[in-house]
Parts: sequence; structure tokens; C-alpha cells
Amino acid sequence: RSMATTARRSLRIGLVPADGIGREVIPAAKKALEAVGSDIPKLEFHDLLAGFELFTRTGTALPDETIRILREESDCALFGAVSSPSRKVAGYSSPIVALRKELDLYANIRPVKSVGANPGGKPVDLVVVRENTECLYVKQETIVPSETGREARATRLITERASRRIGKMAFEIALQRARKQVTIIHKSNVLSVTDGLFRETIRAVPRLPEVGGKYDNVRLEEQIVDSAVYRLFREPEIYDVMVAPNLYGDILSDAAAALVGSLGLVPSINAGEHFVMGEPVHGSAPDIEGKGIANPLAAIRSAALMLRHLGYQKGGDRIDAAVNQVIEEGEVLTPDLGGRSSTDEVVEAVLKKI
Ligand code: GGG
Repeated sequence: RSMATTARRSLRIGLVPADGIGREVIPAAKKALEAVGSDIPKLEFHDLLAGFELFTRTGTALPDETIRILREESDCALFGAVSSPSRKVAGYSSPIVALRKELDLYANIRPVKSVGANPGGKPVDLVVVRENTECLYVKQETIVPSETGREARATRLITERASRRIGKMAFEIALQRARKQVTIIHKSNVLSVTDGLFRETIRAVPRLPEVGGKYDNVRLEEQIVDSAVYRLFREPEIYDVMVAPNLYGDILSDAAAALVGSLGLVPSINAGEHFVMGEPVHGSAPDIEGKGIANPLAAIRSAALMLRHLGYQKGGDRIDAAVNQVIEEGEVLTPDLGGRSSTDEVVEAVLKKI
């Protein structure tokens, strides 16, 4: 389901590299976009700030100016990665979680597809459709003393509205794919109220009056999340579109990335009704930050996914074809894929193919 292509004279792209290797892979994605040339409108870039590192320097993780430029002066964006600490830091809140909410980017669409003979084993071709605004990521957590020690509580929010719209998105995506299957991932056997509402709402999507029967040919399956992970590793071929609440979707897509050889290959878009933001699935990878060996392919593929979502199919396809060729030839790869090449060398190889 792509955003309608309006006739644009230019495409304004907000670049938010944020932390760690985000600052290495977003420039790579920018170069790939620039290489596409006449198949997309003239490009205008805005360099924007966000991230934990910014917070440590300035006390702000997501400046109002970043949000304003994304809202008012950008058609789309590319986000790199953020490295939030694992402990509570006063005044800090994850900028990526906030941005998804601020821009109402309710769907995190994460296609995981192997190229050629999959070094990870069986061929994989699935899409994780992750609800992006609710679940435990509403971050309503409290901690209170109790007689037996401190007690921490979190609110898990699942609404019918958000479940319905992510369900519709999953069906729309399935409709465009050969297998036309949606699998709802949940844990309703334990969380019968929250996951129960998610499951029940999505099961009802094909019968909604406004849907008018258009999903009648989409096969609807469901799977308990723990068994879904087990089966994902043993039989990835049973999945086509997996639709999940925020936390399960986050975990499942990293797990699925393992099946195609590296997190450094898996792209995503955060999509809403009026805005789309490409974002590699990987994090900020502090262990390799600054070494020049980060895999740029997930970010480059995220740019391609973003273009296609905006209606620039040909531009997106050209980038993807170039990336796939580089992977299949196997000569210029970063160390996460068993290669010895640098980020810059991989980018050069992709640019030549585009
Ligand atoms: N590009 C995905 C990414 O940055 N992943 C790391 C992540 O989820 N971080 C959450 C956070 O640090 O707030």
C-alpha cells in the first residue's frame, strides 16, 4: 500500500543518522539515492539531529527543530540507529520511539528475503509487519517500594484502532505478494485481554464493510509467538506476512534477520498515512562504530523501500537489484557477511551497479 505519488518536482528527505554506525550507513544510503538519477525527482536533503549522544552533549535527544523539519519541510526521512542505555537516565527518552509516535508512523514494515543460495539455510521470503505505536513501548513504567523489595510495573496498551489499522496494512501487503497469507502473532493463551483484542480485531478485518471483500483470497493464519519463533527457525517457508504487536515484532524481525545471514542486510520503513521513514533494522553497533566496516546494505535497502512506498517503483527496484547483485557476486562484502571489505568499498560496488 504505497502513499499516492503526487507529481513532485523535488523529493525532500530528512536524514537522521543519530548514533553509532547510523552515522556511517545513512551517508551510504544518501549516495545510493543520488545515484538513481532520472527515475526519481530532484533530491533535497535536510541533515537532522537526534540520538543519545546528542542528549549527552545537549540534554535533548530529539530537538523540536528535527520534528518540525520532518513535519513541515520533508516528504520522507531516513533514520539510522539509536543506542539508548539499558538503565533509566533522568530526562532521556528514546528518540526513535518518540519519532514514530510524533509522526504517527504506525506500521513498521520489515521484509526479510534471502538472495540466491541462502547461506543461512532454506530460502526466506517474508515480511514482518510490526505495530509501531503501542504495546509495552508506550513506556508507562513505574517503580514503587513494597514490603518485599521494589515493585516495577508497565502498562501494555493495545487498542482496537491500532490493531485494525496494522491488520489492514498486513492484508494490503499480502494482497501484493504471491502467497497472499497473513499470520497473526500473539500470546492470547496467556494475555487473553491485550493479545486477545489484537488477535480478534485482526481476524475481523476481512469482514469489515469498508474492506468490501477484497481480502477474501488472503489466507489467514495465527501462531502463538513462542511457537512462531521455533517454526521460523525450522520452517521459514511457512510464513509470508507476519503481523505482530510492537514488542513481538521487534524481536521476531531480528530473529528473521539471522536466517538471511546478517542484521546488516535487513531494511524497514516506518509508515503512516502521510509520511514514511526508512530505517535499517540493526542498531547503532557500538562494537564496530568508527571502524569503517559497518554493513551499509540494510540502510541502502531502506532507502529503496522508502522510494517504492512513495510510488517510485523503478528507482527502488534499481537500488535493490544493485544490492542483490553485490550480495550474489560475494566479492565485496563487509565482515558480518564473512567478507573483508569496508563500508566505503561496498558502497562503491553498489553505486557502480546502479
Ligand atoms: N535502527 C534500529 C535501531 O536503532 N535499533 C535499536 C533500537 O531499537 N534502539 C531503541 C533505542 O535505543 O531507543
